[in-house]
Amino acid sequence: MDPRVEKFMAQIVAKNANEKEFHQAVQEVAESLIPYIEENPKYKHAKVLERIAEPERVILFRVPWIDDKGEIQINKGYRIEMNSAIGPYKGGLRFHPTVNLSILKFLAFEQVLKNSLTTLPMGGGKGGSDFDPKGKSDNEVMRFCQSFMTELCKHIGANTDIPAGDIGVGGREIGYMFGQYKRIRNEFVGVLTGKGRQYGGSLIRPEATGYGAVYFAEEMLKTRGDSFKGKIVTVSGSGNVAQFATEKVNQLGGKVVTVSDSAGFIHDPNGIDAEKLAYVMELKNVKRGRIKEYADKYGCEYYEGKRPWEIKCDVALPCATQNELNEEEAKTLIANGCFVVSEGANMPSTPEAVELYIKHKILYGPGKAANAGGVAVSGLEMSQNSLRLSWTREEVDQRLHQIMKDIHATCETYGKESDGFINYVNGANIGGFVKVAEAMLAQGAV
Ligand code: NDP
Ligand code: 2IT
Repeated sequence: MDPRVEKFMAQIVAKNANEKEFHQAVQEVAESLIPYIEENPKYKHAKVLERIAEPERVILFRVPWIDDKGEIQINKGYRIEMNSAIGPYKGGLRFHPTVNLSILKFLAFEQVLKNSLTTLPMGGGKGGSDFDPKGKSDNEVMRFCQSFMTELCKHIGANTDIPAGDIGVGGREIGYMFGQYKRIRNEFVGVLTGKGRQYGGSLIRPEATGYGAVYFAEEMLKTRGDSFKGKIVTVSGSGNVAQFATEKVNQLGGKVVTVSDSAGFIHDPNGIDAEKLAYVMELKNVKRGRIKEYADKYGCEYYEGKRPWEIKCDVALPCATQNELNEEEAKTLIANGCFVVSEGANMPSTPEAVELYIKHKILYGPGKAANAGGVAVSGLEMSQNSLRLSWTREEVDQRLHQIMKDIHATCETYGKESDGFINYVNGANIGGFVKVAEAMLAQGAV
């Protein structure tokens, strides 16, 4: 490791003990930024890197709620307000039993640079709870969301901090939380994004992350004169991001052969076409069932307890969770001819996997660039709420597409190496950093 990165990381580890995901996210960024900052000493003197690695505010709270048996349950609630240099805090809420401070800080840290890359005026934040929506009734989810918002509403606002969805938080949860915020604060404002269409949501927000990750992959393919036509694509996850990534790949002429959930993956060599995708959406969004049921229905293979990366493909789209693709799996992907990885999830590839992508010079779009379409359309939802107008599907999709092209161009500007290879990791980290750093310099030691 570069000794300057080593020294910096020793401080981060000392100050944030036992937060391994946070260390991982910061280290990846530090490896890109420290050499850049050496060449631009104004950022060094102002300690911008040290400052962006420290949240502006961390809010931790108790979330009590009553289950269907009448018993009191207690969960932890969090909101990390990471950086507001270029706009109000913005980022999703995750409800999953694994949620802890380390995971939310890594996500909030990534969000700062991601939001900057979108070109829209949004700072970075993230929040959530260790609440597990799986196996809960709608009423239990509602009571949990109301209790969560009863505390969170004291800290957020349409010009302060605007949460949205992430793992375990979709349209249903956003609806319950919006209703509770409005009731307590007595104001109808765009304090959350990912809302239903009837009450201020933007068209294309549900599609945005998955579509965006595929648009980004398409831009990467174009640099090699290639396209999605005829490509075999493996997707992990079967939630919001995975579903709409699959839809867009189909529209662009590729074939998605896997989707997964935390229990295993299905391999459908004939491709998950529009009809089968509609089945996945109903299974996951309405019935809240397991992906194994797909294999039973369509008579294909189900691999219990496994991840899809052993399946031969041209393009891999990890769309489930962090560290879901390790060194061994990256080796297998590359050996099988995969040459594009576009991350719908946040930090799905381990550092060792990323090292292999770069070594083999494959087209690798890291999450903070490739999955920025979701928060970008959240930004567009905020604009529409401020205007008290709503744009058409076509208008929002066209803006999303342009933003993904612009993020690709930013990565090229900051990440192109002397032999023409685009290092999208450096490109995204430096490209996202510059706007935040300039704003922080202008605003003084805050
Ligand atoms: P969903 O809750 O809709 O879906 C999550 C999917 O990932 C499910 O299939 C779930 O399986 C699987 N999954 C979750 N946790 C694990 C785990 N620990 N191990 C294996 N599989 C897991 O979430 P989203 O689709 O919204 O989010 C997916 C990823 O995309 C996350 O990394 C998120 O941070 C990122 N992201 C989301 C954005 C958005 O707009 N929603 C924007 C940008 C990034 P199961 O059902 O079994 O839990
Ligand atoms: O990780 C992410 O970018 C999100 N979960 C979306 C955040 C948002 O505010 O739309």
